[in-house]
Amino acid sequence: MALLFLPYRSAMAMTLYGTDPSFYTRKAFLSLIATGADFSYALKSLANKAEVEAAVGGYHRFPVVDTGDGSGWIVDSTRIGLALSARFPARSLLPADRALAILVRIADDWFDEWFLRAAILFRARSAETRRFVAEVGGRNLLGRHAGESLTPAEAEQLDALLPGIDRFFLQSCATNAVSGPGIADAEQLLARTAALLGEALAPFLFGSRLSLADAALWGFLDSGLLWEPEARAWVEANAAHLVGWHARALAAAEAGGGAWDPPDRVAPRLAPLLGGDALGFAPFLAANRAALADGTKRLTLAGVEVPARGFTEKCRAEIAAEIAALPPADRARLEAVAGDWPLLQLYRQP
Ligand SMILES: N[C@@H](CCC(=O)N[C@@H](CS)C(=O)NCC(=O)O)C(=O)O
Repeated sequence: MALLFLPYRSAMAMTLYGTDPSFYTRKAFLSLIATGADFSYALKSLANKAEVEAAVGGYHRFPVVDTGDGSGWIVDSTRIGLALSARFPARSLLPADRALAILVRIADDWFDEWFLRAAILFRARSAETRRFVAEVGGRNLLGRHAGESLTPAEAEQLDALLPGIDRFFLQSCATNAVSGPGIADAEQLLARTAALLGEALAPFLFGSRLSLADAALWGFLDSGLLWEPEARAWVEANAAHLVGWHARALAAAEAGGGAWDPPDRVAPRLAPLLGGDALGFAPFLAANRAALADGTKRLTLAGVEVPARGFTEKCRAEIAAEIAALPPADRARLEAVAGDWPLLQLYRQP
């Protein structure tokens, strides 16, 4: 009798579409592992781009997840993490304690919308790093990973793609004020965050349980700061604790479990990062909101004029709505531990 080989994935498995150099794809990847989802990873390439984008209403960014069970697609790494957490509550990346969950949402937003500037620093500063990243990004567009051999025609296509990818990276660095005088500012953000994380990770941001914010940090390390050779050399020399943390976070995601620290333990530990001016994020959020409200839609960040970010404001407003919906007792507990953070005051505004 012939043996039946059952596929590892069930027919209902999810598919994560993204690319290898994409921080947010890696954040979604870790979120899928941590929540115990049955999934596979597929490159979003030139060959499937039209089909994937048609499935998500024209959304051109990645990551996106096909849930595989007919319940639809999920776009955006934060949405993906939240949807997975709702689907797999026993392995949720968000605590059931609603006050604590707000702190997770704020920390996640801080990494996604602010620490991004530190993560792209080496791409902004070095043509060699851009080349390294663009080479993999270009291969991914052709449906190939690093190290896979290319046909002569594909090698030619890759060469043709590289200058456009390089321009794209430089443009996104400029949009995030990681250009000109903004480079020194991003260097400081990286150095200060790396030093503060030495104290803030215990072993993860919210205790021994992985949160959505940890997944965000992991993504920035996995496809950026620990992957790009120049960035990795900096981390090894200046923030070696992050190398071990990255491996421990993956192991914890695979194992599941862990416990959340209570808000009154978490908030003082994260205050050096998220309290005060939140390493510049608090004044930026305020200026960004104002620039969108008064219609100028431009602001100066670290000496660089940048377009205001509608998406960042949308995320802020979403968290504001979640705070407004808190039952009074949870709201009081949130205020008791983080009421004096300027960042929380900003997230409270409708
Ligand atoms: N907020 C989104 C950001 C997604 C995003 O910016 N993805 C980048 C790659 S890391 C992208 O799609 N870039 C291609 C483009 O903008 O066309 C998320 O968290 O998923």
